[in-house]
Amino acid sequence: MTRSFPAGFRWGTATASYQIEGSATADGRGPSIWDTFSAEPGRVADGATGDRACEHYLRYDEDVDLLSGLGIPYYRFSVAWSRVMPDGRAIEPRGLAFYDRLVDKLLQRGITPMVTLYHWDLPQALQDEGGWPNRDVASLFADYAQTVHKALGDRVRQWTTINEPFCAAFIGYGNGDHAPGIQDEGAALVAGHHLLLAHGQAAQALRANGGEQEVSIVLNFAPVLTDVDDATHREAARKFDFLHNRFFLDPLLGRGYPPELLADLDHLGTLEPAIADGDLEVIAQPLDVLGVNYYAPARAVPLDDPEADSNCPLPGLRGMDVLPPRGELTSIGWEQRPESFTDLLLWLRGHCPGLPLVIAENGAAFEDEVVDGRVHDEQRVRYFAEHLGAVHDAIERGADIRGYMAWSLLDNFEWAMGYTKRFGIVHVDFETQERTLKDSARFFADVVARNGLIGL
Ligand code: IFM
Repeated sequence: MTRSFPAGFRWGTATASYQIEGSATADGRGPSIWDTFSAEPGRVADGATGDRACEHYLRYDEDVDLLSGLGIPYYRFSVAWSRVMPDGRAIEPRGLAFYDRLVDKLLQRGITPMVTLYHWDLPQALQDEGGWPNRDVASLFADYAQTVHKALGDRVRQWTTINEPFCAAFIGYGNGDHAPGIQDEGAALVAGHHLLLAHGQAAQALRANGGEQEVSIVLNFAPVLTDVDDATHREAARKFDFLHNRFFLDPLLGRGYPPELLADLDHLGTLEPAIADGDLEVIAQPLDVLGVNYYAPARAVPLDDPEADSNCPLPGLRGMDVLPPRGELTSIGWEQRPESFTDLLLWLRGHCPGLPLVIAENGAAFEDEVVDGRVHDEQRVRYFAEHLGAVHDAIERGADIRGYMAWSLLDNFEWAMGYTKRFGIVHVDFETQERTLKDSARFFADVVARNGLIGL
């Protein structure tokens, strides 16, 4: 039996600039917060950096040929702000020219480019001015968005402003596990608000340039589970859901920050004063599609002691904790639960009626090995089959899902985990830079060719 996807369904793979490009100082590129962070001892596993990564800056031709050989028609990539504007402001034409070449090469191969303007690599110069907690960064981002759009907008129709503001704000400035490595929960909330504001201003700037474009933002969702169905567990789940999912989604939908969430965070005293008159209107620019990233659910539990340590990325969200994942895990330690993916998509169908969804990332890390030129990554094949099945279930039940981007095309720099976690459907030997198709790449190419899944 083949489970077919709707006609015109967009199939693609996704990557991000710092994770694959390398060439960290080429052609005038300025440092980003990830260059600074990864150079600090103890921040990234094995002291790894993105200096070389997958050498995609040098090998983009080969990588696009690979994509085209697989017959995958869409490619989602991000632009490095510090390549295009090394200090966050002045244009470096050589940096812009790289993305120009990349877009042309994709189009020559019949692949539709989807541009993400921000995937976490803030120019260090702007961090030196305070980073995302500094409100000015939002309007600088809009200038940058407009610049990139002026250069590529004649050929690129799909524009994502920001990838996963939750991580950029709460992991970058809250628990400090990501660049810039700051632990200041109050600043993290303000960063979150400014990332949303940056999205809104950039959406306005893109549209002001004219032309036909589809504007989106990509959010990473964590559907929340509890072990016990009682009032305290439900309240713990509500808190985490509002922080992780609705902090970002509701203002984008024009509903502002949920009042319960503002009350949960009130003791930190920073979010409400940062919301200036008119901000919520700017944030609520119409979205043409919403990008959805799903990897795993979260499990919430109440915590009686408000001062107790919590695994929540924002421990100041008092009264709840996040339990360790369970069941079958991927090698990064994330729970495999495709049914939560369907639940999430159905929840979004109800929460954002009329807003089309694109799965902007979904995938899994496993221990892969090249044996005789092949990588038999059957766990990843199963992960994709089950999660694509979950997407199909949601479509059958009325969710308006327009596409699916596998994370990721290539094994790459997995942030604080360095090169220790492989998410690619293409294996990369980081010494030789040799690319080897994994079985999951062949599986995915087959799904794409059929526009359907066999046998689930
Ligand atoms: O590698 C990341 C990506 O950059 C953002 N979303 C999650 C992926 C896996 O951790």
